Amino acid sequence: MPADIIRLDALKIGSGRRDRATTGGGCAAGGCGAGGGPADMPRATWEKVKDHPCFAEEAHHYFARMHVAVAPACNMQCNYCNRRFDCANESRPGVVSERLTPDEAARKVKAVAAAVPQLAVLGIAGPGDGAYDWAKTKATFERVAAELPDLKLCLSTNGLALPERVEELKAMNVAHVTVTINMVDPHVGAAIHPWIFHDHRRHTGLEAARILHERQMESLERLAEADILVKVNSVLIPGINDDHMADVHDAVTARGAFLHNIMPLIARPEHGTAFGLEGRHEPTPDELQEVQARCGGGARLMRHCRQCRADAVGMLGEDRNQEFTLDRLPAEVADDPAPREAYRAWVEVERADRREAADAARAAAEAADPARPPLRVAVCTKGGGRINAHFGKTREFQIYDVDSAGLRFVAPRRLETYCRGGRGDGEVMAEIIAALGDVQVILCERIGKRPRRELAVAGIAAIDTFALAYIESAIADLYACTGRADGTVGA
Ligand code: CLF
Ligand code: SF4
Repeated sequence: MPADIIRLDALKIGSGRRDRATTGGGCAAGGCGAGGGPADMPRATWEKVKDHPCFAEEAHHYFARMHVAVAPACNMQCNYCNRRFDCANESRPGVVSERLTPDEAARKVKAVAAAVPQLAVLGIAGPGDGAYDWAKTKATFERVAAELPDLKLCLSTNGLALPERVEELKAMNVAHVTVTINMVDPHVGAAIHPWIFHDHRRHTGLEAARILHERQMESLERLAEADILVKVNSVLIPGINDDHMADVHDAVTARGAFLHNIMPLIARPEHGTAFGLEGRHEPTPDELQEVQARCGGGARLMRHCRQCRADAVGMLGEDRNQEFTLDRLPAEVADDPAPREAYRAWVEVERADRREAADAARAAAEAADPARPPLRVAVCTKGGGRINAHFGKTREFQIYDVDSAGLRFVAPRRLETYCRGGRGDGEVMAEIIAALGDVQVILCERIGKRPRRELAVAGIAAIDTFALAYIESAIADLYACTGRADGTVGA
């Protein structure tokens, strides 16, 4: 197994209160402004999202999802997609998934469930469109619902074929659906989707975009009527829909979307997509945040999306799919739900403790002197909401902002690991420093002397004294104890 896989022991299961004391305890413990909790939504909604790593930001610290690529046919063309690769509506382009039959998919789900007690959700997210390639989608969901009824079922679709499937989805107890909606103005849509296949024929240009828009809006309305929780994914395409995204946000919010996930366009020439070949600009993190800031009024914004593969397995940001390729699956797998039940019981206790700490941290940050400069922090974590990863082995830094307005999760940043075969890689360090140029502090479980020195020279303080603490508590403690009027920090 690769070393970066999250195991239960890596989550440092134990008393959160004891571990929190390792923050030093002098400054108030802390909270997170990112994502909603049970206090922010009706109880029934919280029950639906609390174990779903995409629909609740908090849940992604604890729960895993997996995708099965069972529905490869698609009914439209998106200019950011090359269907030799996966469906870029939900998963990043440029990766090819292993296509499975519904029977193979059910066997794979059981094998993953046996090895990953954090598994909570089975998603179908391309390649192709699961609502259009319906027979395979339905067969897969039915098999998994019968054999592993505790898993949540999740569908991602472009929405074109969705309206007629909503009743069946509800009957199958599919409680989470994602619809990718990039426009609410067909003139914008025509620049993104050159053709669709609908009602037994192909439509192009403005007519195609108009039909797509009407079907997507109808999908949202029917899903809301069926009480199915909806996330809308929108691909942010500079020069095409960036100025239009706030209108998309308002329209999907008005139709009951619970969550809006604005995903940066991925457009590389080597992927062979229309946008990649024409050299369309990929949004920078700042550009994405600027658009998100203009969409603050309606549905919650998802900021922790990893644009994962259509055959992704594991916690968000993890790729364990190579452990579960068809050739590695046992012929028969018996499901034992007991480890998953035990894990979920532990999470209930742990997350309550963490939430208490997070609320205190938020209050502490908000009580800070408004003149205190804001702080941007990069966190090394393997999950569980704790600072529990070694700097050199961190593949994904979690970025947080803290100021007197509170404490907020900003985004994940994925990079190469600094440590390779026991040695630090200088080129990777240069990339890390460039990518974290706006960060003042890195919080990690451990870090070597050399990388600490190199980061310090670049103006980034690497701090490991908060090892194993809750992320929010540590950031609030740091902010309270080390913020200085000149904006510098230090351990
Ligand atoms: Fe998969 Fe999508 Fe369901 Fe999540 S992913 S079908 S809602 S279980 Fe999640 Fe991955 Fe982002 Fe998708 S991080 S790409 S939002
Ligand atoms: Fe590609 Fe998905 Fe768009 Fe179909 S819906 S063209 S598979 S991105």
